[in-house]
Amino acid sequence: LLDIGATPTKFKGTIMYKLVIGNKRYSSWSMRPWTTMRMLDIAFEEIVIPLDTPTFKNQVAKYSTAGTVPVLMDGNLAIWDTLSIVEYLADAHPDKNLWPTHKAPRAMARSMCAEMHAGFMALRSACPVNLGKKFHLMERGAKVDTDIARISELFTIALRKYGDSGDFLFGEFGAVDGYFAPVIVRLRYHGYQMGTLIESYIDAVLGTAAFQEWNAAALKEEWIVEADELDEKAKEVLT
Ligand SMILES: N[C@@H](CCC(=O)N[C@@H](CS)C(=O)NCC(=O)O)C(=O)O
Repeated sequence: LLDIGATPTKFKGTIMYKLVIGNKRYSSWSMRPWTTMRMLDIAFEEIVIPLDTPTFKNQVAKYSTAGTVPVLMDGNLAIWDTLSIVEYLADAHPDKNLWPTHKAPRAMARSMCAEMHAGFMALRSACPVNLGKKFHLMERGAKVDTDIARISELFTIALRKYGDSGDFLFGEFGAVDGYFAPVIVRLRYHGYQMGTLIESYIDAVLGTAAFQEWNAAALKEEWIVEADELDEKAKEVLT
């Protein structure tokens, strides 16, 4: 039986976590905690469950009743849903600064993740994550444009107000950058140009060792979900 009542175990320098994820080519939610943990040097063992297979639900059920990935396992304690995973890690590793340390940027970073978690549906559905393909920019509708304008506004405020001390939204890499990594992939891989300030932030995230490692593994995967590969309207430029 899974333990749902334990308190976080203190990190002792050996691998104590298991992170259950989907395949890297498509799994936007899995990319968030994976890149965050890698960037902040929080050790974990990875368990990949390929998406869209007849056995997916049964395999995930070994870890969580939610039926989705990612799931963080701390011993036999399951933490599901990305925002809770990030908060759990922030509690367990205060030294890793998953959130900015000061009140105002910390509140803004958390608000941005919550807004991302529940929103940007038009962008998410029009521009799926598929690390194997890049698409030409095309008209994708007013709702997608509204989402992109809001993302641009959030990035610009964070980078101008708090980003001076490093390459990322609030300076050093934090959970918020992991949280927006798949959003960045959608923008870059679907042809959007975001202006110099945001483009250099996008370059910084895509240039991290964590994203590079994720991407290299994604491109080597053998699982292909046909439905995610078909986009008759978008003109593919690279495969
Ligand atoms: N709100 C969840 C969403 C997780 C989610 O939708 N994961 C996808 C993969 S990216 C999944 O497991 N899909 C399989 C399914 O729903 O059957 C979270 O934050 O973790």
